[in-house]
Amino acid sequence: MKLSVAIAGEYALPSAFVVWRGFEQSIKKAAEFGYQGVELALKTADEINRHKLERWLQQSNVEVSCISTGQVFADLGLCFTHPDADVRAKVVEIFKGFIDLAKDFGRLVNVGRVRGFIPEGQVFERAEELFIDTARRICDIAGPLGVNIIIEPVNRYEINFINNLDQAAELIKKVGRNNLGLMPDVFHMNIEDAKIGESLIRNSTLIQYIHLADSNRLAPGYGHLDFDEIFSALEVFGFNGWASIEILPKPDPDTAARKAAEYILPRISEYNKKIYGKKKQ
Ligand code: LER
Ligand code: MN
Repeated sequence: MKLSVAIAGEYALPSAFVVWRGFEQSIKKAAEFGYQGVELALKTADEINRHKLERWLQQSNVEVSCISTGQVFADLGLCFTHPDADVRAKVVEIFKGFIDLAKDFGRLVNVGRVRGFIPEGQVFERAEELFIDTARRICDIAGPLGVNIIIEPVNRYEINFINNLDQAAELIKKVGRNNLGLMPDVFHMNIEDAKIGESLIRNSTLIQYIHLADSNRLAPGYGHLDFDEIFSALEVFGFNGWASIEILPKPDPDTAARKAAEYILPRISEYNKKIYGKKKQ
């Protein structure tokens, strides 16, 4: 398992849920604080220059762990379940850009709030139908390029569709594409999943990536989540993807990022010793 931190462009809204803003500086800081990767929270792929990105990553010896897409919903107001076909086509276009970037950087594109919601007056089945159709179109663009799409269940106070891991797993089955996986976020799981460890284990075959934050969305260690339970569950199925820190930048961005790394890196090191043996860490 490797540790990454979510970052965004300079002008990202607070709803981007990242600690640092400004790609170049954030990549440098991530390396300085001991992170091996950065998760790019983007609104569109052309927000970042891929040649510069390549250079910044090389200079800091950091990788892109994933491209996350919450701002397509929170800032642009677009989503998979939008009743207007033109809006859904626009979402597919934007995801085409993310996928093209991800084929060279991280090979994972997340679907968080951008999966959309069930509008008032609409039934679950209609939202599900629209979601499945958009998800298939996006998976079929990503598949041949070696990119996986990962669905992130999000708590009920942010969205009314796909709140827990079991619901996501059921929908993934209905979409029926093998490049569609699951991205748990333990902050949301603390609200929606009856038992975090058991839910991770039950859905383990689909899990490709994980977001870490504490119960109050601050750095792990500042709240009451049981990270021993979380790491023990990941150990049961030998999770070997990225864990990514997605937290509020409080009390300030540097302190939040430092505290998270100090709390999680030793756990990852212990975890890797158990999973891969003493040499690889
Ligand atoms: C994003 O990763 C997330 O966790 C959501 O709360 C917002 O999209
Ligand atoms: Mn998240």
